[in-house]
Amino acid sequence: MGRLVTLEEYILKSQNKFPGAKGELSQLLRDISLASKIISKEVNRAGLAQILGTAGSMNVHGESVKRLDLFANDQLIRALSRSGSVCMIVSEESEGVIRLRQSSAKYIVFMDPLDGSSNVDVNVSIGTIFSIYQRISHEGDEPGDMDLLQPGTRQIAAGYVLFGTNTKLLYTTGLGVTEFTLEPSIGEFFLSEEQIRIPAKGDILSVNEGNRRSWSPELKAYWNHIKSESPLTTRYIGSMVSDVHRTLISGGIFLYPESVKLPYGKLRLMYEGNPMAFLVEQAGGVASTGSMRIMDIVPTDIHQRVPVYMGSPANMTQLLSFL
Ligand code: P6P
Repeated sequence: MGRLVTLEEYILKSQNKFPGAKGELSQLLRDISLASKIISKEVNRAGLAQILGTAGSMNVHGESVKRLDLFANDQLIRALSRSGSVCMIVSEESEGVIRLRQSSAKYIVFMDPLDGSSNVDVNVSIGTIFSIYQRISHEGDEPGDMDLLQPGTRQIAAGYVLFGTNTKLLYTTGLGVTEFTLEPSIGEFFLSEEQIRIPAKGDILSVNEGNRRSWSPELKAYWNHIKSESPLTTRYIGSMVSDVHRTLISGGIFLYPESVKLPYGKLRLMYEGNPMAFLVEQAGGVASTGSMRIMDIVPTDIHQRVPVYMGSPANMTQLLSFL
C-alpha cells in the first residue's frame, strides 16, 4: 500500500493538470467534502440523535422530507456559499433556484443532498449526488436559464458521497473516476481507488420489479429473455447511490425505466441522471434513456425526470437491442 493520499492533496495535484485553473474547482470540491464529513457524522448517529422521523414538511415533489434531508441540504448550501465560487444552486429539496450572494461566481451546482433518505429509518445506505457546471453568461450579468439548462455533456465535474459501511466520495472531472474513503477517527478522506473501470459485463440486474406491469412491451421482452435464457442476479437497494455504486464496482445494469404512471421515469435528470451518467461513462460504461445518451439531453426544466438505463457496456448493448 503506497503512501496515504488525502483528498485535499489529490485535488491540488490534479488541479495542475488544468492549465489556467485558479483553484476555484479545487476549493469547491474541498467544500463539498467538508459538508460530506459533517453529514456523515449526522447520518451515522441519526438513530441516536432522535432526529429521525419526518420534519413534517414536503419537498417540491410532494414527498415527505426527513429531517436529515434538510440538514444535508443546509450543510451543502452553507459550504458552497463559503466557497465563493458558486453563483447558483439547484437542490432536490428546493423548488426554485438558490441564488448565492456571489452572483459573479463561475460555477453552478445541482445536488440531491440526501438521495434515498426514506432508507434512513431502516439503516440502509444513502447518498449525496452533485453535478457542477461552469456558467455560460458573462460574470457581470445576472446568471439565468442559459446557465442552468445545459446538457450533461457540459458538466465540469460530478460525484457522489455514499454513506454506507464506509463513507466513500467518488468524483470525476472527465479524467476518470476516483474514489476516496473517509477515516472517521481522523476526519480525512483518503484515496482508495483511481481510474475505476466498470466490468465489461456483469451478472447483476438492478430494477424495481414491482413496476413491471407498467413497463414498455420492449422492456418486458428483455425481462422475459434474460429470465429464461441468461438469468441475472437481481439486487435492488432502492437507494440510487448504492445501486449505482455496486453497478460501477461489480458490473451489471441499473434501471429506473419509464412507466405508464411515470412516462419519464422517477429519477431527476440534472442531479441524478446526468451526474451518474458522467461517472458511469468515465468508468467505461453506458448511460441511456433507452433511446438516447442521457448526457445529450438538452434540459427544459431544472427538475425534469429522465428514464435511466446504465451499466456495463455488454449488458447495455443487449438491453438496448430490445428497446
Ligand atoms: P422506488 C430514492 O427515493 C430514489 O430517489 C432513488 O434513490 C432510488 O433509486 C429510487 O428513488 C427508488 O425508487 O420507486 O424503486 O422506491
